[in-house]
Amino acid sequence: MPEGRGVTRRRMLGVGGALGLTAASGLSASAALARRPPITGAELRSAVTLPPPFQTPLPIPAVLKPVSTSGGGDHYRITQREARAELLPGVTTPLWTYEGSFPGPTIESRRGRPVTVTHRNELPVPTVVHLHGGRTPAASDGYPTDLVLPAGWPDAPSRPGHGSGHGAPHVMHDPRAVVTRLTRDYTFPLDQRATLLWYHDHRMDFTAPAIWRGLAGLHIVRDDAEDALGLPAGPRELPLMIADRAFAADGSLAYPSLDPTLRERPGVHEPYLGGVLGDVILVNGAPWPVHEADAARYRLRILNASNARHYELEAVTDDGRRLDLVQIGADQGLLATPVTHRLLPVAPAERYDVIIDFSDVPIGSRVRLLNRLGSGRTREVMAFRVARRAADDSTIPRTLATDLPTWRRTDAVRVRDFSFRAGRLHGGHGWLIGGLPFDPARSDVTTRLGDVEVWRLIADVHHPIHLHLVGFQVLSRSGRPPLPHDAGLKDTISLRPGEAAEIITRFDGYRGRYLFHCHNAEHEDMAMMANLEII
Ligand SMILES: [Cu+2]
Repeated sequence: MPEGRGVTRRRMLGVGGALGLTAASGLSASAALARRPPITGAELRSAVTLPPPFQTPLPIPAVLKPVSTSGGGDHYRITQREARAELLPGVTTPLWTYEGSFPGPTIESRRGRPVTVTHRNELPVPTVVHLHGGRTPAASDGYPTDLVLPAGWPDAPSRPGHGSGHGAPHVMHDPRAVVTRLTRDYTFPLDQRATLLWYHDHRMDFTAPAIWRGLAGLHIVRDDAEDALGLPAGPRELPLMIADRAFAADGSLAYPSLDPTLRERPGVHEPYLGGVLGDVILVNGAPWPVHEADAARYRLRILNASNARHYELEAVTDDGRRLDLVQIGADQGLLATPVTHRLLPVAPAERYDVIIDFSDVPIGSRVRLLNRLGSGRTREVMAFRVARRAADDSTIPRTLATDLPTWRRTDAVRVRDFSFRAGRLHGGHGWLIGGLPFDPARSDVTTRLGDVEVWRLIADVHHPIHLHLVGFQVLSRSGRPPLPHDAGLKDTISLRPGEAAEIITRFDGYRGRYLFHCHNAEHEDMAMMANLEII
C-alpha cells in the first residue's frame, strides 16, 4: 500500500479511476469530450523534502562503449541489476537499472550498422527488453512473454496473468514464448531512419512498475544525411528524458503496486487504475535540473518516459517571453520541413526533436522549460542558464529530409477500427482494445508484409497508442486535419479524451508477431495491448 510507505494520494486527476468504478462499457465519447480532463491518472505525493527547482545540474547519460566492433556490427553488454543512486540531493534511492544508472547508458548507432546487446538479468524478477521505435526482427522485439528469467526463477510459467486485483488470479500461458535464462542476445539491424529510440522493460503485466523503478535508456541512431545538415551538435545536442516519479519516506520510489515484489500479482491500487503520476519531474534522472548554456542554438532530443503523465512544454524567459520550439523531428526521425511551436504537447513514449535558440537571451538569465498541464511543482520541468556569448555556425535547413513516405488513402488495402476504452477484466477493471483484453494466443491483426492500411482509432480517456515495428503518419483528428505536432513519421499517437484519429502505415520490415498497445504503462499492464502479426 502506498499509504504504508508514507505516501498519500493527493487527488484524483481525470476520469480514469472513476471509470474503473462505474463504467463497464466505457465512457461515451461525447461525455469524455464534454469533461476533457487535462490528464488521465492519479498523483502520488512524495514523503521526502523536495529540492528547490533549477539547482541540480542536468546529467547527460553516459554513452555505452561496445565490447566489440568487429564483423560489421557493434556488440554491447548490459547487466540489469539493482543499484542505489542519489536522484534527490541527500536521498538514497534503490533502483532497478541497466548498468547501474538511471537512465541507463545511451547507445549511439549508425543507420544500417547492426547492434547486438547481450542483456544479463540479475534482477529478482523476469525481464523483457523492447527497443521502442526500433525496426527490429520479431525475435528481438521484446514480446512480453519472451522472458529472460533470473537465476533461481521457476521454469514453469506459473505466475498469474492480467488482473486488476478484483478478480481471481488467471494464468496466461503462451506456447509461442521464447524464454531464456539469465541472458539473451537482442539483435537490432537498425535499418531505419536516424532518430531517438529508447529501450525499456516490456514484461507481461509488470512493465509500468519496472520502468518506474528505472529500466529505461536512450538509443540514438544517426546517419550521414542528418550529420550533413549542420544542426546544433556536440555539447549543443542534449537528450532530455523526462519522467515523473514520487519518493517514499525511506527514499525509495513510491508506486502503488498490489504486489511490491512484482513477482506474483500484477496491477495497482484502485485510485491509480487510470495511471500513476509522480510529483517530482526528473530530467535524465535529476529533479528539475538546470543546464548552463551558450547563447546559441541547441538541439533538444525530448523523450517523455513517464508512465502516464502528459506535458505541454513551453520555454519562458525571465522577462516572460516564450521562445520558439522549432520541431525538426518526430518519433521516427526528421520532418520534411521545420514546424514552429510555442506550446508542444508530449505524450508518454513520444519523442520530439526540437531546436531552441538562446542567442537573444540576456547573459546570466534563465529560460525555464515549463509544463502547462502541470500544477504546483509539476508545472516546472527544467531550466537553462544562459552563461556566455558564443559563436554559432549551426543552421536549421528549410528542407530537412526528402525520404518521408508518400502514402495515400487510396494505397490502403484495408481500413481497420479500434476503440481504446475502459472495460471489465477478470471481474475487475481493465483497459481494452476493441472490447477485448490482451491475449497472446489471440490473433488480432494479421496483415501481409508490404500492405498499406488505414487505422481509425478512438479513445475514451488519454491513450498514447504505439505500434511496434512501423512508423505511421497521422491523416486526421476527429475528422479535422492533423495538429501541427502530428507532422512527420510517428510511432506513438496521443489520443485525447473522446478523440478519434486516422493513421496510415505500410507494414514493412519483417514478418512475425508484434504488438500495438497503449503506452500509458498502467493501461498497458491492464491489458490494453493487441497482437499484430505480419505474414
Ligand atoms: Cu491507455
